[in-house]
Amino acid sequence: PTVRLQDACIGAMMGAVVGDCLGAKFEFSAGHKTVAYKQVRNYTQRVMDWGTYHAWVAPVKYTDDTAMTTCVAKNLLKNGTIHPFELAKSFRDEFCRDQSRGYGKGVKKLFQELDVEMKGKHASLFRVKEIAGQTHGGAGSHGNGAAMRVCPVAIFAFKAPNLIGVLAARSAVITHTHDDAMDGATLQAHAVSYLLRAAPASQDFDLDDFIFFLRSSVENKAYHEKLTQLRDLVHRHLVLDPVLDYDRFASDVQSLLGNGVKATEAVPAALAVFAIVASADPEAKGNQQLFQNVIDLAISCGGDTDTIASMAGTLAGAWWGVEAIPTGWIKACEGTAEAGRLSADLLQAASELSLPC
Ligand code: R7I
Ligand code: MG
Ligand code: MG
Ligand code: MG
Repeated sequence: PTVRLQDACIGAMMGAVVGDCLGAKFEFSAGHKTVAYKQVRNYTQRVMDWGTYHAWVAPVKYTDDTAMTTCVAKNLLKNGTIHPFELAKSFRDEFCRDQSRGYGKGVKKLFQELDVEMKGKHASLFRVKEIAGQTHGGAGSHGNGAAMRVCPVAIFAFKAPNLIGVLAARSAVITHTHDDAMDGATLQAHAVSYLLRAAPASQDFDLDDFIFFLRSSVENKAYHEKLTQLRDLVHRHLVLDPVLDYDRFASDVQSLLGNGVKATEAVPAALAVFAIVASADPEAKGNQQLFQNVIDLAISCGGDTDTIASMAGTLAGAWWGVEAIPTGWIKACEGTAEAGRLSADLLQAASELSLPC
């Protein structure tokens, strides 16, 4: 597509929020089972109609995914980089302000510990990392919580891909010290930044180039294997079905890649959903239809639906731009206006970023 850079950045952040809000209703509602595409569409269509006709409130609430994404964006805007200790404090503050946003069990406990630590005299980044590293029997969380909030990093560093790894890691390590969680955040950020660079350049979506690029962006065997599997999965469906069978694709994602809270499941699932729609569905459908298909298909994959839809929505928004996001959804989902403002500010900060030579 040819998308204005500003529309792509706003699309990415708003796509994250819309996916989170719409997916929240289905998060593990059927355990790890998939959800029928028709059932999902039924719900998301009702939300869209609601937003179209009752524009004065946004009844569909965002969850922890958006709450923490907002913290990351504000941290970047304030500091011109990720300041991890301040970010940990703002996560803690945001969590204490509203604990009912569906936070992961592990981070909930972690934030309670951080709250105690930060009221003491010796709070430091070292202690924060130490506490995060002690979770899950010393393994650190391998959850998708770092990947789900990384969109602002991708916007901020879209012109400087060599900064993405370090910024993603800094934004992750205060809660997620496991390599798979950190690499999942790096991978998702690189995917978003790739699309932010390619969309305004009016490049067609090239699945193999995308996967090739993503493989080079992380050194992690689990992701390399999943990337190969997802490329093969997408190719298989492209060859098999002239018209994509959404339920069958969702079921393959669930069984081959996984749909759980592990970063190694949710990140590849989101990438696969975006990749199949960007490769398979004819442009003639219109970008709004394509964006809608990405969100509905992501939710159909089941399991961690808010997070998979949020990450897939970020990719779709980066690729097709904010114009592709149905207005009814933008109006019905809480937090979209703030996401729009933050992404415009992030792009401004990104263009002022002076790079060390
Ligand atoms: O990763 P995290 O922020 O969770 C994000 C998810 C998203 O779906 C959000 O929408 C929200 O619902 O939560 O939070 P964590 O608590 O760090 O990880 C999530 C869950 O993954 C934990 O509650 C654990 O059940 C599981 N988990 C682990 N289990 C065993 N061993 C994470 N790491 C481990 C581990 O090392
Ligand atoms: Mg959530
Ligand atoms: Mg949850
Ligand atoms: Mg979730």
